[in-house]
Amino acid sequence: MVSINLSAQADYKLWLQYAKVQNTKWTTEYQSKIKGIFALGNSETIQAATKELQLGLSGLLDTKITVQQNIEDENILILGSKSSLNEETLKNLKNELNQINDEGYIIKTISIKNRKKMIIAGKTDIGVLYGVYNFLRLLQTNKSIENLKIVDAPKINIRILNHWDNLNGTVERGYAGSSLWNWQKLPDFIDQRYIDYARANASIGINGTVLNNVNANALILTPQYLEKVEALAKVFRPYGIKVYLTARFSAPIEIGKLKTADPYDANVKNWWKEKAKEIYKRIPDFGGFLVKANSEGQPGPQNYNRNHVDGANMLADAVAPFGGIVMWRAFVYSEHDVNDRAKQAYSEFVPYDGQFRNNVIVQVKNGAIDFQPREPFHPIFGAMPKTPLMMEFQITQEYLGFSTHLVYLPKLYQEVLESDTFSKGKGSTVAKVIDGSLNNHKITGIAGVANIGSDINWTGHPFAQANWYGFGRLAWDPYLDSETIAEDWLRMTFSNDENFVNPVKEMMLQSREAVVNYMTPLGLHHIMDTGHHYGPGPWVSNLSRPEWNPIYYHKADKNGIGFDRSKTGSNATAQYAPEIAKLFDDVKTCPEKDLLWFHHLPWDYKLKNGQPLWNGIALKYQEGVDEVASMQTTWNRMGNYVDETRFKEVQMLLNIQHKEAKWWRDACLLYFQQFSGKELPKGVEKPTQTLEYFESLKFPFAPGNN
Ligand code: GCV
Repeated sequence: MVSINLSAQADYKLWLQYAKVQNTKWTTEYQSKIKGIFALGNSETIQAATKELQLGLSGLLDTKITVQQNIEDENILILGSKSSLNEETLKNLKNELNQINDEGYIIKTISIKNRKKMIIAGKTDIGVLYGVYNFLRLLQTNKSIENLKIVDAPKINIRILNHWDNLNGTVERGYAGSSLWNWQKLPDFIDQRYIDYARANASIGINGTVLNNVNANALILTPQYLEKVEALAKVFRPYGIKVYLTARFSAPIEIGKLKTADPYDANVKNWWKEKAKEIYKRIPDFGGFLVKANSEGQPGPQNYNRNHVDGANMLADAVAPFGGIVMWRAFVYSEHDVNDRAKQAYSEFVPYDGQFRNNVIVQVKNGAIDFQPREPFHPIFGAMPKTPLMMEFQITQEYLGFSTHLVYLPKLYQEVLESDTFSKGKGSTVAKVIDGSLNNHKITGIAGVANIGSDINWTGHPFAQANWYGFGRLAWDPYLDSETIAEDWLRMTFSNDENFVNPVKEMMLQSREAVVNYMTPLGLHHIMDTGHHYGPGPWVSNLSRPEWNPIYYHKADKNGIGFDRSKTGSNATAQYAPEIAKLFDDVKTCPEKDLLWFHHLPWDYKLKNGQPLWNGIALKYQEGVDEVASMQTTWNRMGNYVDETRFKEVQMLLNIQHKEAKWWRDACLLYFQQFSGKELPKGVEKPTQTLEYFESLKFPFAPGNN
C-alpha cells in the first residue's frame, strides 16, 4: 500500500512543530487569554515575530489568530520594543527593562485601562523576537500563561554556529548530508531552508554563524563569493543572526597576488584593511573572522616567524573600524613538539595572555585533545584571565558515533561548564569564565561546530536535533540544567504525554555515559580508528605523526594502561590550578571517570568498587552495551506517542548503535587483553569475532572525512 509520508515534514520542523495542544485544560486557558496579536513597529524583525506567533498559535490552538487593529481589546498579545511602546507601557516595564540587555525580553501580563493583556517587549526588536519564541515554548510545553512575569536575557554575547562547510558542498565531519549553502545557486536563489534555518536558530537564541570551514578556502573572500554571502546575511538579518567567515591566513597571496602573508608587511596589513572595507560595504553588520592558524597544516603567522598575537591583532585592526571581531582558535599541536599533545595549546597560548587586541577572543575547545566522549576541561580556561576566552563545543558527532548514535550532548556541555577551574578560588567555573563574569570581559562567546546538513531532518538522527537545540539553550544561559532542556525539547518535538516524556528523557540523559562506557571508559581517549574516526582502532600505530596514533593515547603494555599526565609523567596536571592539579595528580583522588587520562596503572590496580582495573574496564564496556540495550527497550515502548516514520527511524538507528557498541566492546577488549593477559570477568559477553577480523575492517568512504 502506498502511504503519504507526512512525518518527513515533522522531521523537518524540528522543535517548531506547533502541534495542536492535546490537553483541554491548557487549550481552554490559552484560548481564553489570546484573542489576537497587536504588533507595534514594522521592522522585518517585528514582521518575522508576528508571523511566527501567528503560525505557532494557529497550530497550537487550532484556530486562526489575527493581527488586530485595536490595542484596546482585552486579551490581546502586544509585541513591541522600547522605540515603539507608549509612555504608560514603558513606565509599567521600567524595572524589567532595566534588568535586561539589548537582546533580552520581557513577557508580562499588564493592565491597560483596566483591561488585561500580555506584552512581549524588549529593548530592541530582536529581543521581542526572542520573547515570542519563548512565549510559544510555554504553550508548546504546556505551561500556564496566567499572570506572566518573565524577564530573561542572554548571558553570553556571541552564540554562534561554526559550519565546517566546504565550497564544494561537502562538510568536514558532517554526517547529515551535504552543505546547506548552495553556492552555485546563490545569490539569486534563496532556498526556504535558509529562512527555516534562521528561524530555528533564533528560536534558541543563536545569533551568529560562520558559514565556512576553519580549514579555509580563500575564495570565500573574493567578490564572486561575497555577493553570495551578502545574500545569506540578508536572509538571516531579521532573525538577529550575523554572518562571519573564516579567514585563510595566506589569502593575500592566494587571491591578493601578494608575495607574502607576513602580518608585519605593510602591504599585507593594507590588503586585509581593504578586504574588511569591501566586506563591510556589502554587509554592514558582518560579524568578523574565525581563524585556524598554524594548526594541522593551515597557514599562519608562524610561517613568517611571527606569533599568534601578531596574526590575530593584524586581522583585528582590519575589522575594528567596523565593529568586527576576530575569533582566534587555540586548537594547536605541533608535529615538531614531542611533548604531550594535551599540553601544547596551553604552552603556546598562555604566555600571550593580555597581549591580544580588545576585539580578539580566543576560541578554546572544551578539552585539551579533541572533542572526545569525555575530556577534563581545557586548562586554558583557568589560565588566561586577561584574555576573553570563548568555548568551542562540537555538536556534530565526529568522535561520538556520527549521526547514527543517539548521544545527548548537553550532558557533556553541562559537565564542562560546571567544572571548577579554581583560577580565582572555589566556584571559578568554566561557565563564569566564558560568560565574562569571572574576569570582567565585555566580549563573550560560545561556538558549536554544527551538525546540520541537507538531510530532510537537518541533523541525520532525529535525536541529534536535540544537540543543536541544547547547544543554543546553553549558549543563552550556560547555567541551565541539561535535564530541563531535554524535557523542553521532547515536549516541543514529539509529545507532552508524561508516559513518553519521562522515560525518553531518562534515555537521553543516560545516553552520554553509555557512549563513554562503550567507547572510552575510565578516561581512555582517542582510540577511534584514524582519519575518519569511525569505529574502534586502538591498534593503529603506523601513522607518521605519533599523536595521530591511538597507541600514543592509551599506552597499553603488559604493565598496564593509561597516559601518565601526573607529575611523574608529562606533568600536564600542573597546567591546572593547584587545587585541581593536586586532585588529578593523586591516583586516590583523581575522579575515576578521568583515571586513565591522567594515570598509567597496572592491570590489577584496585578500583573504588574493589575490582581490578582490567575487570573494571571490561565491565564498563559491557555496561555501555547494556545501556544501549535499555535505550532500545525504552524506545520500543514509544510507538504510540510518535509518528511511524520517526519511530522507525530511531528504532533502526538504535539497532545500529547497539551493534556498534558491541563492536567497540569486543574490538577494544580483545586488543587490550593481549596486554592484560587476563580472562574477561563474569558478566562480560564473549566476543564472537577475532581481533584479526576487527583489525581487518576498513572504511575508505566513511563520511565527513573529505
Ligand atoms: C576542521 C579535528 C578534526 C578536523 C578539524 C580539527 C579542527 O582534528 O578531525 O577535521 O578540522 O579538529 O578542529 O580544526
